[in-house]
Amino acid sequence: MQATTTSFGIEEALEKLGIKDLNHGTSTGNKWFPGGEEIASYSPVNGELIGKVTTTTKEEYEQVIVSAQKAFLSFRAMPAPQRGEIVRQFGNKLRELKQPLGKLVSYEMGKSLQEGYGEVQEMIDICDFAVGLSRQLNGQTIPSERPGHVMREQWHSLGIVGIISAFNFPVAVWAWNTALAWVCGDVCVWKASEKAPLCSVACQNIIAGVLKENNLPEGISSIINGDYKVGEMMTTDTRIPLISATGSTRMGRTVGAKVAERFGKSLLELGGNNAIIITPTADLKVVVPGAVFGAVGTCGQRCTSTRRLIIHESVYDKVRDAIVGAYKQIVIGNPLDEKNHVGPLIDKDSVDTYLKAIEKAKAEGGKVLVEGGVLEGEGYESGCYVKPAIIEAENSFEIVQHETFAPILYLLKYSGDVENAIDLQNGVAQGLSSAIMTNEMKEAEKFLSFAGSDCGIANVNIGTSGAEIGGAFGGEKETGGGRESGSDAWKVYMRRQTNTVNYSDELPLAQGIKFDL
Ligand code: UN1
Repeated sequence: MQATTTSFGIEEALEKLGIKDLNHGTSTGNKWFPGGEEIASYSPVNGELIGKVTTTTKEEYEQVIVSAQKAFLSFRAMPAPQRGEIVRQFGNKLRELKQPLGKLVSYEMGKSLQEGYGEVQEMIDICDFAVGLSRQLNGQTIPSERPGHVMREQWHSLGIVGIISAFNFPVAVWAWNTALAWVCGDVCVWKASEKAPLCSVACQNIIAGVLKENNLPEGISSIINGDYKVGEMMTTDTRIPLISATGSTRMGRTVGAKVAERFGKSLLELGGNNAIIITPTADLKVVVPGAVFGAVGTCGQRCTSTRRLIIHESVYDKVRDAIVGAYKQIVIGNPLDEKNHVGPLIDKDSVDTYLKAIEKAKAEGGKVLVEGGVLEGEGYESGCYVKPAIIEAENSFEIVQHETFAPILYLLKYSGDVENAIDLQNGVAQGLSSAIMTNEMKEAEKFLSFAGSDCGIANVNIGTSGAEIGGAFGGEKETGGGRESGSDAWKVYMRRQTNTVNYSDELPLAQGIKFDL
């Protein structure tokens, strides 16, 4: 396997990104802290050790936060377009390093190289967006009911933004948060997933270079590493006004409660249980790639992955056969080899969860249409490669109601009107992404109406995954309600202030209240 990794340029990528055998996992920018225990990062691609990262001690955490607090005071005073200039330079560095960083993402996380590059592209895109935004952090003027008065709304920097990210988008989700937070004048402390810690070191190296070139202080961008206990240091810390956390619903429940207890703000981007409704007029040319990419892309480990297809009974057999047929074309293997569509799951625990979910679906009465299973033999030595499975199921199955972070696609049948399909689509606890495939304008509009999809993302004639950065990203219900990335998601990174200014010589009170002295 060593030969394979070398031939895909991993060694060179690691060198370009400044990743060593042993890396310090705590940094305030250009300053790195020795840390405590080590986390070993093994590649799910071939099971090899990529490198180690030290975890953040309590004392180091304190130093990081003090440094961030200090940096905030000067960073918030810098004009926003100048902060935008820093983000522009960061985006340019990402352009230069797209190949090695994309490779590291693919090698440490296991997604296909195309998707690894795509993830870095998402970082570049959000930087571009944030640069423009740095001149548009606009408030508004509001008419006052009182003569000689004016009301305004301003947006001020918030402070330290704590970012907790998941393994599946080990670099892009950090960038969605940081690019916006930085132009808003905030400073960021990032705790990456223990399953992809090297990605955090690589990103920190890149931004640290930019900060140094601009003579900016320590503390604008910090990383910390470790398990949930390190995350807890942030969630319980009143010095951090906003925690942005991406991960499972279970994690979000704990984080949300901890942050709320201290009246902090949280931005939660949690699990999805995303469905595509396939109506009688759906175009198979669009349905098949949309559904298959949605279900098997990133080996089913996106929060936007397609987990359920809700197919009208009149086209059920045709659609089922087309999707099952397409699954035969899927090539599973080393994700760094661009001929492969699907790489491994993140680790063996994940493989276990996948296998148990299939068993559970069968036990509940599901009919397996495409068998799953773990791949063995040459190229599959890591034990993390699995076959994408398709199971005919009912929406009421307990397992269908749960998000399993693996390539298992459930086929569900509906009859009658599109409303019935929408009921099934909405009939889960999660509310991230959804889609309808139809050429009927009325069906599409019903799906998008107030009585339609209850998700944060609702698409027509595209799949559930692969959102662009320009829109706000996130979802309702157990998905947590947060919105990151585009549109006006920047507002959560700022503090809103309402101002009323009296430029008259009188003091009339609002609501017509008389108070004569
Ligand atoms: C995630 O899985 O946490 O929409 C993020 C998508 C990607 C982002 C997914 N742009 O699929």
